[in-house]
Amino acid sequence: MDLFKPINSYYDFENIKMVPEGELITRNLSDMDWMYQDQEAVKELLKKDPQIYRYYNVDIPEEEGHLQHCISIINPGKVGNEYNMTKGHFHEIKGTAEIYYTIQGEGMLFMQSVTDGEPEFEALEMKKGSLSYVPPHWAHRTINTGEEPLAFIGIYPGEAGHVYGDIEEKGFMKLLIEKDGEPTIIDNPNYK
Ligand code: PAN
Ligand code: ZN
Repeated sequence: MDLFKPINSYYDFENIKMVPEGELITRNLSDMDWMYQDQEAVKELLKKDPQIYRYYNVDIPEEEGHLQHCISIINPGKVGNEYNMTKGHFHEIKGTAEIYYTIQGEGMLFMQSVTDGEPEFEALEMKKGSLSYVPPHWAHRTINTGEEPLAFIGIYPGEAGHVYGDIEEKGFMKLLIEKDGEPTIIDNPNYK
């Protein structure tokens, strides 16, 4: 048996990154431009194509028994009045859960499930110290509503895998926009 050796990773609060970096994945606006509601704002921002978020995956075998883990960082900012967010996904093995532990910043965790026909939606607050449980069968997306980066640790089963197609095509049922200076959840008029 190949014995996998214990390893440490660190969150570097000063430089807002994981050390060692592991696998770094960055998502700019152009990677998800159609997901935002205000396409005029998108067009304008695309001239600079800002980075919306990045995540650092610790290199762990994608196998049952292991626990994948990563640190995600969503930059503060908005596209029109909609806050910066991740693309969001289901796990490929839908019956796998995930834990998010927020280490910096504030935001929201959106979840939706269509397991029994009726679409269901839930949202949880994220702030430094919040420990959020994403149960099996819930798609999940995170959103930065604050002025500083939103950073959180995600831990999930090794075999979980990721599926983006569903959310890419249908979107999330709800959007998080700034209204009268406050984060406000509204229906997504483009949800299919
Ligand atoms: C997280 C996410 C990460 C980036 O590690 O993968 O925050 O979001 P997207 O994958 O939606 O681009 C996780 O939930 N992993 O399972
Ligand atoms: Zn996940």
